[in-house]
Amino acid sequence: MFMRIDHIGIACRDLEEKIELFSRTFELTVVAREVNEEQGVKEAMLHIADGDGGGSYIQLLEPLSDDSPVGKFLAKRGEGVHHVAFGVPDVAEAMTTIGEKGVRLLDERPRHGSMGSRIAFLHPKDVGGMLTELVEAPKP
Ligand code: V0V
Ligand code: CO
Repeated sequence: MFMRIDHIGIACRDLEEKIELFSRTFELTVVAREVNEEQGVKEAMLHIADGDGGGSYIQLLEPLSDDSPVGKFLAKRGEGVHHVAFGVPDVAEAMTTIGEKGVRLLDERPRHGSMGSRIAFLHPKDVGGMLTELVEAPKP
């Protein structure tokens, strides 16, 4: 199964403050900003590089509420790395292949993700404590 790192998601209390920090420290540019009600986040994508199969990014995430996934994470663990997202050519196919290995899928079907992508999450307890996202970039 072809995979690359699409993005690293970082949980933030203040999105604007962390955009300023990451863009200044690593000289990265914000290429997209979105509010995703379904995922309970306000987020920004900072472009790192382009490679085979798509770009790679830092995704900064501010929760829309305390009882959202990122809101709960902040209360429990504080700010920091929240998830790792692998780019795959076909998210539905990757869900089936990985699900058959006994890894719990947190989504029954692909959801809407940043920049027109299709995404699905895997349970962190089945992936060594790493919340894992699968991302299918939109076809050009
Ligand atoms: C929770 N746990 C984590 C974790 N969040 N472990 C590693 N990384 C994380 N981010 C651990 C937690 O410490 C517990 O372990 C255990 O998993 C169960 O967590 P919980 O607190 O009991 O349960 P919840 O209600 O917090 O749910 C956790 C899950 C939830 C992972 C199931 O956050 C979820 O469904 N996440 C998927 C959606 C999501 O994260 N969306 C936001 C990003 P102990 O304490 O029992 O040992 S949206 C996004 O990335 C977008 C839009 C995009 O890329 O385009
Ligand atoms: Co993400």
